[in-house]
Amino acid sequence: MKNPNPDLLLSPDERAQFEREGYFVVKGALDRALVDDLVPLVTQMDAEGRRLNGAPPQERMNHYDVVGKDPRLLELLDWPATFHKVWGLLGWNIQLYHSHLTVNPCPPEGETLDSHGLKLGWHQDSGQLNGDLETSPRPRISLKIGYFLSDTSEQGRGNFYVLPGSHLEDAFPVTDRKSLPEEAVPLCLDPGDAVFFDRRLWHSGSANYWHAPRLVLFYGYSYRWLRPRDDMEVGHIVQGCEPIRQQLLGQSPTGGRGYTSPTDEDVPLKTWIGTHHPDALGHPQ
Ligand SMILES: O=C(O)CCC(=O)C(=O)O
Repeated sequence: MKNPNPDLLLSPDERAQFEREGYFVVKGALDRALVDDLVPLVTQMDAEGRRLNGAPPQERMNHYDVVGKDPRLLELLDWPATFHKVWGLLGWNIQLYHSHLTVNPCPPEGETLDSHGLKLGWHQDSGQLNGDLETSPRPRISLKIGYFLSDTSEQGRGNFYVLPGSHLEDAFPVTDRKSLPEEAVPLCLDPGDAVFFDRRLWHSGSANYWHAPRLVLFYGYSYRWLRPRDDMEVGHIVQGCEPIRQQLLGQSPTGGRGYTSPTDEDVPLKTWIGTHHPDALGHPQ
């Protein structure tokens, strides 16, 4: 991994917004040529996934564990415009724990935002973890990046909704998780923009009423001691990857113990950060 242009590191403003509001946006994280390359790829993946699952063409669909499905999707694992901000927030003991493509197809004929509404579903990420942890607020543990490949620059296009600052709230502020709280914000993003969000942030997808499918790739990073949320079918690529990618894909050269008490061999990202950005290494354990 190359040492990046300093502009690509986590900025103080991004850190402050992430701490305060639980999210921030990186404009133009993917350039237009890459977006244009990824759109046909994910469109094809979606068609194939629907065919295999017998899913209707107009249903919102998640396709999980995408990172090993194409070399272009592997490239996003340590994408320079975003990855340096991931370790800036979480440190070196990290892995990819989850990746998915989410597709909100074009609406059925005659369905509009006015007639059918936003179809919100507010949640925090990570399921049972939220029930098992007893502290308040619960710990961060992971974050996700959403790479927007389609245009959601106006409302009604399958915008990602967030409740700023709610990452420090264990409970959703209103009883109905399908309702629209006053403080909710729809993110209006261009193709190539990326949103970073804390897994605790109350967030929701929404219905798409635009003439093009809404396409987003989500990459979730966590500490290495968390079990991955995906099957992580990456055995066919992992040996060909350089050591930091191997770490991110879940390798632990010293075995099970290396996930909870990592040696330098288990976490080459630590050595890389120590060499290039020693101030970011954090406290020794
Ligand atoms: O599709 C969306 O906009 C929301 C995705 C989401 O809620 C998630 O990845 O946890």
